[in-house]
Amino acid sequence: MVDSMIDRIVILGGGGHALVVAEAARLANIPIAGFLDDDPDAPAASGDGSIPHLGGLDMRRLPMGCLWIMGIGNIDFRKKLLAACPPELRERAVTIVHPRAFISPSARLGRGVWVGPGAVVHTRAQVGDHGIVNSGAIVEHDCKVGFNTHIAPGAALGGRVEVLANSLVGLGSSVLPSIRIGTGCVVGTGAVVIRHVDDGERVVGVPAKALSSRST
Ligand code: JB3
Repeated sequence: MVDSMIDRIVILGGGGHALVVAEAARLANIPIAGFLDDDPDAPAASGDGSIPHLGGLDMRRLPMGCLWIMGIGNIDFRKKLLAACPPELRERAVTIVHPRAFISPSARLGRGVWVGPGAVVHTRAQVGDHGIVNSGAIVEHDCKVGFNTHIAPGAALGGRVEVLANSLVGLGSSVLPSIRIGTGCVVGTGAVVIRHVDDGERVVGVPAKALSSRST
């Protein structure tokens, strides 16, 4: 372990999502060690706000003692990487909240969560480990967002909505209060969800209807 890695964060991935997470970390005065990506020339390696490339995308390359956060958007790829996370590193996953997000004092965020600028996680809502509440997304009171689930920019969950693990609620979509969305689901961009969504279901449109199912 390199001493300089202790209490610095390593971001997994070096694309656009990693860059927004890195920017929020800087704004929150969280020091960054660098990023892991199979592509050493990934966007995070150069340009404004660039960060050092530390190696390929392998959880086993995470330096012991470092803090880390998933900086990749693709849910299936995130899921695969998270499954390979050594047990001793699980509790080193760090949650980063953009300074311009609102988190209710009674909300609960798990480990490795990312909350973007303008997002709201309201009263008694819960976001599971490695969840994403992206820019401007609204997670209303008493919602439950599952492990590795992504609420995309501008999406809104009404009160008491539950979205289980490894699901994507797409850009600008809306979910009516008390709806349940299962594991491995995809809610398409701009959809309006007015009924429960079964595990693995993909729904699109207004009102949202099933497109097809996928394995989780
Ligand atoms: O829409 C918004 C606001 N953000 C999107 C975010 C949630 O997801 C963003 O626009 C992108 O659509 C996406 O961001 P991300 O994950 O940064 O995208 P991308 O640049 O495609 O992937 C990040 C890094 O992960 C890349 O540098 C790739 O090298 C790596 N990567 C992605 N998929 C992969 C794989 N590497 C391997 N080895 N295998 C993969 O399947």
